[in-house]
Amino acid sequence: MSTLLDKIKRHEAQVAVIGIGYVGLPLATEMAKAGFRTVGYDKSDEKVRAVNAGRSYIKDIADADLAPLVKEGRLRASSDPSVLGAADVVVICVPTPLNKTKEPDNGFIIAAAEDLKPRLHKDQLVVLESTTFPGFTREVLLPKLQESGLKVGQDFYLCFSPERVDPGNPKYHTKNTPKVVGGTTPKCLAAIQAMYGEVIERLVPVSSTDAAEMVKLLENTFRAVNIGLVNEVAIMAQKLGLDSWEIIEAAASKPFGFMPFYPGPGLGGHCIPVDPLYLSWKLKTLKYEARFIELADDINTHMPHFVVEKVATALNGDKKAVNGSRVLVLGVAYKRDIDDVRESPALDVIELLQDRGAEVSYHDPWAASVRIGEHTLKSKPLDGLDGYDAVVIVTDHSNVDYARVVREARLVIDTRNATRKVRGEARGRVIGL
Ligand code: SAJ
Repeated sequence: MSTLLDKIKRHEAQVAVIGIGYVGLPLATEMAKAGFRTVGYDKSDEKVRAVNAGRSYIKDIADADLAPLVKEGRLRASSDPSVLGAADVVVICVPTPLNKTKEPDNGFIIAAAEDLKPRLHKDQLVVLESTTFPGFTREVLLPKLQESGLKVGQDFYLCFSPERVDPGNPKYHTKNTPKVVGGTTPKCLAAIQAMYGEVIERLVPVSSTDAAEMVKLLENTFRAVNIGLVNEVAIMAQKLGLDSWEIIEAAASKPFGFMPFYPGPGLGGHCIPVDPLYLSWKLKTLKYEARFIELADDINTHMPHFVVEKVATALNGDKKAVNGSRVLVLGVAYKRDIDDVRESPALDVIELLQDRGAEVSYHDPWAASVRIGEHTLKSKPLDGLDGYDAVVIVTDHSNVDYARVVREARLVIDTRNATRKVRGEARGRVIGL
């Protein structure tokens, strides 16, 4: 242990990050910036080539950050698993999606563990950052790694530390976001505190890897349940003839005991719609039904249908059917000012409109094309707005001229309150969520 701690102290420890995506690349960059020779291990040759050419594919990491580290030899990428054996510290940052039946798919972590196991060596620190259910590190990853014959807390150290990357957040990034850390044994915890303490401004140690796993799931379940609540408020407000955004903005004036969330067309991204279901799945194995999580998931996944019903009703107001209408969806990314369309509710809205016979186009300055079923749609220029029977704002990117949209479009359905400041200039009806 002392050699590992000495190496960390002297910044001579070598780091390998398995999975250099939106979590792994920023972490690898911070480790290299702190002076640790770091290698990003990834099966994607494209990612490996880009990093070694000093080119970032992650919006929050500029080439200007990456290239000098690569040039100085402090950061590189490789698809050769032997780099794992040379590392003193290995951090696993691979995806943890749901499978088709909405159950946890930890296949990428298991594959990473299989790559690591034959290369695991004495005094190595292994950290899992991928979001998973409480108990996974202890029940699944630990036995897998101990098949190597090495003993945790004695020969190697195994920890869990949840990632807290908020893509596109201008203020918080890897270094200045407090980091929760949990160890399998006290020595494991000491090892991760030594290592992460050299890179991240504030650590939040907890009593176990299970606790650290649960912290992450609470954070994201908190968001999913509160978004589900305000989406139901939007549904209730419609029945009450109220404007949900007005109600929430006014409630947000309460300086204590309230935190605003806003209704929208549904829940996108690969975290908030997914992580809470890891928790409810685990509790099901313990014969408990996590009702808030399931209810929030029901409401959030219903929102695209709610939006399409709204479009249908609005078109009816112009004596038009959805069938045969030309509809422009404005914004397809899962949230504003990013290019990621994974799990985006816009994809559901487009598909549901197409199923009802609408001729659907989209415009998104961040996303040039999207796959809808077997077809690929390309972003249309924001022209000829009066040629559409309806324009549906699904993602409220900042770089769209909403004044122009309401001036030119005949009918606008605004699911993000993006037109709140320009409705006075509207040519036709602007309908909120
Ligand atoms: N959304 C709403 N209403 C809201 C907030 C969000 O409808 O009031 C929607 C968004 O449009 C989006 C989805 O929910 O479709 C998720 O939004 P998000 O803001 O949670 O963004 P993510 O998933 O990119 O990032 C979140 C992080 N976000 C914040 O803390 C602001 C954080 O929870 C995690 O660091 C990250 O997930 C993760 O990796 O777990």
